[in-house]
Amino acid sequence: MMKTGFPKDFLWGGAMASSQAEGAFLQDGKGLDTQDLRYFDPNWTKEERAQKSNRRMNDEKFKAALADLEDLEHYPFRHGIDFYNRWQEDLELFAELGIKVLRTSVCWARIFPNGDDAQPNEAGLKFYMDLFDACHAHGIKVFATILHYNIPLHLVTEYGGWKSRKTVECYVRYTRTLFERLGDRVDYWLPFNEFNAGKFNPYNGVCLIEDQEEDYQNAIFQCLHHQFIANALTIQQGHEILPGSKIGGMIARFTTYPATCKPDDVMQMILDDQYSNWFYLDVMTRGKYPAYMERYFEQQGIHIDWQPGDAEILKNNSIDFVAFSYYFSQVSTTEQGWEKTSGNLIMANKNPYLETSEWGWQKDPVGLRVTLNQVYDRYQLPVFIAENGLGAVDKVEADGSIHDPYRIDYLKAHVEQMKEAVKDGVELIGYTMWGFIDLVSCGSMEMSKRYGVIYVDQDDAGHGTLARSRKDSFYWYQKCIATNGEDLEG
Ligand code: BGP
Repeated sequence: MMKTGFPKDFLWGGAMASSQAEGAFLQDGKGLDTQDLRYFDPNWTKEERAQKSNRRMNDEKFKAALADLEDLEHYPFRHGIDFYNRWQEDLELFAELGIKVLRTSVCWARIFPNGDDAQPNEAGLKFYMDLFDACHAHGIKVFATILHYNIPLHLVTEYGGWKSRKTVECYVRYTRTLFERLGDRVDYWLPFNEFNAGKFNPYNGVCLIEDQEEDYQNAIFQCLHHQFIANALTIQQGHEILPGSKIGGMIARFTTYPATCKPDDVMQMILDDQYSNWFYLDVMTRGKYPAYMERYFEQQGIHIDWQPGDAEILKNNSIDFVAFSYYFSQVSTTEQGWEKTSGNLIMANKNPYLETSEWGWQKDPVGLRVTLNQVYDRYQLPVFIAENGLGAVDKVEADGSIHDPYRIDYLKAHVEQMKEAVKDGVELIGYTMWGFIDLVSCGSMEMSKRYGVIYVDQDDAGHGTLARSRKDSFYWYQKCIATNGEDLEG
């Protein structure tokens, strides 16, 4: 029988990540990690903030960051929104909002400060035990990302990060510790945030420093191969240690349409989809590299070093559910000089039928239904929308209220399309709205690109009271959750 609405146990939630929220970058034994070194200048213009080059690390930036560990203003991930010290109050607000699941990431360098330590840091483990226990006490499930871009720095400086099998070994020791020590405090596990980030943002995804690489593209795919192996070993381990545990795979979904009905554009769409998206989910669901990538590697002169046993490891350990982030869509074309616009992790081809956000991301709620159908048709696995939301500038009124109808409109339109997808038969299990509490932007490192339904009083230079308050969208989402997506009026 056709479904008419969201399943009754649908997981409405909020998503965040340790590096963008926790701050406390050296507290309680945490080691330095790769996000602590990303430099930002609050005086940068909007264009400067958007420059992709800012997101690529080089040797010079790396050394400068290490030379000044006192500087918080220019290294926003060092302060985040101080969630590490304020989580108890924040959790009260999350409970008031009514979320059923919290997606956050564990910070690797809190558990293993250097990445290769023999023993974990108990204070770091305790933080997540307390947080996750408190979530459960409030009836909130936990969706834990094991790695969301912040890699212990020592693994990069000592071993070359994901280029090395040593990092796979250290990662698997880290994940074993989480399975053993956090255990059933976690309801859904995600070994890697946005697997395709390694390709589109190599510093974040696979911690490569561009000017240290002789062959950057080759290094990217070698690192990704190591992450695929680490992912599969984690699944094996998780299923052994915690039978029945649910372990997912995630991409940043770059939904794309052919720019015209010209057959070349349609073929280009298929290739863009394969290279940018399906490759990653195909490996994680089917347990082997797809043939189209063999052709791509041949054409690009990419050579990946496989170790004996790798094929078996991939084959035997596939994911239990598929997750993705979805913010925008784009178009594919073979035409040169097509107008461009921004998009999460990439520059995208512009679609004349869509409006953009203040950051140039093309808003496309129907594209979410398209995506859900595509993903479910292809894999027939439960689907989790791990991120979706609107980054916008918010204005605080004299009385402290924040009116954000643009955010409500965006969220409402996306939830409506999710519901359509559920009616289409997609097995959608959850939705964790990105940055439901304002946090530091991953791409442009600013505070002023806000996603939250909860406002945080902090500016781009890290100044402010850090007080939390409810935006209009808070009440909208609260009602949406309480009515299981039935009442979406603003
Ligand atoms: C995704 C990341 C998140 C998040 C989001 C929004 O790629 O997983 O960490 O930040 O994008 O991007 P931004 O913060 O650049 O607006």
